[in-house]
Amino acid sequence: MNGLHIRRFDKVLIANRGEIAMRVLRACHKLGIQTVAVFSDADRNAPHVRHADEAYCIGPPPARESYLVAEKLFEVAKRSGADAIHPGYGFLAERSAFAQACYNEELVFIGPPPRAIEVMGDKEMARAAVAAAGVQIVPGTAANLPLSALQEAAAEMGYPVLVKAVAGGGGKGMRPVYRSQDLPDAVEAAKREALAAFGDGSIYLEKMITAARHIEIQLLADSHGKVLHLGERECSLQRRHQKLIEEAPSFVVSEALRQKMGAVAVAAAKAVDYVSAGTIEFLVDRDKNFYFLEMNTRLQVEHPVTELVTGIDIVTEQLRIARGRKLRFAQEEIKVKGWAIECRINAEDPYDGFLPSTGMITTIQIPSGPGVRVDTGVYPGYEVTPYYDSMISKLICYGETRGEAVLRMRRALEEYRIMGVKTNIPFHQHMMDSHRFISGQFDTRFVEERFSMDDRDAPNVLEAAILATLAAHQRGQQASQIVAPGARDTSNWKWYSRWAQLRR
Ligand code: MV4
Repeated sequence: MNGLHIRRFDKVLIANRGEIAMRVLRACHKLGIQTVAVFSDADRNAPHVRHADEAYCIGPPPARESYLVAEKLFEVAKRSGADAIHPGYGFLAERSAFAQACYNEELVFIGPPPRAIEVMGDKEMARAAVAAAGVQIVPGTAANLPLSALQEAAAEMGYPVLVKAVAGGGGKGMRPVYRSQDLPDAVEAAKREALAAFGDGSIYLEKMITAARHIEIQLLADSHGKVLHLGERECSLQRRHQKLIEEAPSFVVSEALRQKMGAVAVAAAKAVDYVSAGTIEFLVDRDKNFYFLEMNTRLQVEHPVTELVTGIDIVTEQLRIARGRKLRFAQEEIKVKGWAIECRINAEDPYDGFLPSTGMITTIQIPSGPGVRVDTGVYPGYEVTPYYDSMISKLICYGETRGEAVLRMRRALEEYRIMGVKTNIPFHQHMMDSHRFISGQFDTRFVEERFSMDDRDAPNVLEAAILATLAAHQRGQQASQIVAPGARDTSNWKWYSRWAQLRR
């Protein structure tokens, strides 16, 4: 067997907390599946505890002593009669040993087979597997080469290069090298870091792709060999490898490119006999060349933007797939309609280097209305602590066009009130007021290198950018082509009156 039970189950243990535990609960309840929550001492009053059919305490606040302890979860499964486990994201979601342990315990793991997690979790194995399936990978070396071979390879690829940890992921254990004389130190430092972080000091080199966008393809794979793609998500707006804003579709992806990237992503998943929901990350350069980066073998934080533009409930599909059901639609039936943007609302201060802010949330007023979805696990009285990550909620806005999604996002951010901790809402408001965001002119360096909370774009520039975006979509153009010429020259804004007329 492949280490994965695929069969009917009636009671799901949700091995997670916060908004994602709520999200999984809702999908289970929709399908009439019983739910079991687990919680640490810090989460006694959390909504996932109240909304589940049963809930069990699994220990003190540190995840190491609660949410990460497989034996405690298995004990709760036994006591409650749960016959399946959904890991959410983070915690145990991408530990192949945990998926295998579920199998050994006769539990359905609602996720991919352990072997797929293992291969995709090792960069060298992942690159070899997908390359063999014809997927374009970033030029790079094998792992564990001697320094002399690395120096030779780097010279041949050309600088800059990236030293990457074989066991790393999501940017952890990655070091840029711009000059040959810096390579030896970078390699040594990366090895030390990787050993400390992952217990595996293996590293390799990749050519650095500069000024690229981070675009990922959402996949669903059933246990009958059918793999479908649900289009892309644009995830370039991040800071220190923490995504801040995601959207679907991407500004730079045409329908032709979407189908091309989708087909490549499907091939990558098939290369490891993937089952369940998963995501292939690509780097897309200015010439629209795209390169496989890694696969996330889990449900992702940003899955809602894809749900809104495809109309497909990804968590429901995960549950159906784990039950052995077939995907009910064909690739041609999956259409991307409209536009969705997600802002991650974090307890951190954008005016002070995104310093984490802890304390009690005294008041929270959540926006709603047309095209607004909020996924959250917090409540008045919730304590933001260093034990868990700082995301308070996800604010997701949908519109017929990107412009409409932006306008709804602005309105919703304005309605949002959170008191007791500092949040990054001002950052998002600032981004929704920046003509570079509105016109889609950004890549992975934007937040860290080009964005400042102190800059303000003139209101008429913004209005023009929004109108241009709306107009561009009506005409199938890229708004950046319209907004870019003289965008900052407000005195000579000859487009402005033309687009302003479109509004009437
Ligand atoms: C890269 C890259 C440029 N060239 N690899 C960061 C997260 C991890 N998934 C891989 N990452 C990158 N790999 C090559 N060969 C640039 C990044 C990168 C990045 C990728 C996606 C989103 C944000 C990023 C921010 C900095 C660097």
